[in-house]
Amino acid sequence: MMNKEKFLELIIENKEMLDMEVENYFSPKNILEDAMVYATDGGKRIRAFLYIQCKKMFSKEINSKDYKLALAIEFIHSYSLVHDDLPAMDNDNYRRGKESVHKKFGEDIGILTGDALLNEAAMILFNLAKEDLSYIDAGSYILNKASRFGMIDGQVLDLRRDTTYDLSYLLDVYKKKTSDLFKAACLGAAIVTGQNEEICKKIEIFAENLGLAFQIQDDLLEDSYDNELNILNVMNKQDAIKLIDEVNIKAKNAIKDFQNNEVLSYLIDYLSSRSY
Ligand code: GRG
Repeated sequence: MMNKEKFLELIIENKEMLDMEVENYFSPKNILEDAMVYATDGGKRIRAFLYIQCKKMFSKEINSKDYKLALAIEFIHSYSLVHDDLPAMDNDNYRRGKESVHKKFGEDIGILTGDALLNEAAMILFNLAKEDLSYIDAGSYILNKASRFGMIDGQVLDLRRDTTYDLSYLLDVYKKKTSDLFKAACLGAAIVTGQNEEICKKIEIFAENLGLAFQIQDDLLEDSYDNELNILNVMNKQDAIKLIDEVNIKAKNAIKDFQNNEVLSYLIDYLSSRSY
């Protein structure tokens, strides 16, 4: 039986596995590779955790290919953070408790590091597909969710928003900017294991709502949110907490009929109670 202690052990184990996967992946020989290592170091590895745990839920079996796919998703995530921190976007000097990539290596290398990580993720996905045909559709789905139809569109809608916006606009942006990469991880596992349409739809609803709760919680953890897209610009903190509870219920309901859903259930509560 799963309990909170076992769940927390799984989170730590997943982070250690992914950190090791990243460490083994690179043997940096130039400034670009140094920056790629720096950019992919740290992070909670939540999206990797989601892929691995969904794959376990659907098939019980995890292999080295799964860690490669999880790594590709974390590379896409890291690239988005590197580019988001650039002066032309959010202009952040710090990320993951250290200087952001462009601050440490220069803006030119920052741009190229993001590009190279996205490229690397695509190479990993292609190589997996070459090895095992069941990874073809998953790779295509993951890249689509990161694309102009998903995460990048979310970033455009965030950058080009009006000074005032309503809840519906904010949630649309969050669904693309944050939930779509959560969908990439969860549906990636559903597709690799050949789940039917009904199950894919349910896990998609789970991922969408988990991403929303995660992003709203992220907003509540921000020190300042003036001129930012933040839930606290459209409602007060108490209502935002209520909204997190509501989307969490939707996420829980979506997976309630799945066997072995305990880890994902714990994850819902864990992500909304996090303090970093
Ligand atoms: C395509 C450039 C580009 C950006 C896409 C993802 C994104 C949009 C921007 C990054 C900034 C941001 C606040 C995104 C929302 C998602 C989010 C809360 C990211 C941080 O994720 P964590 O907390 O990060 O999982 P760690 O460091 O733990 O990996």
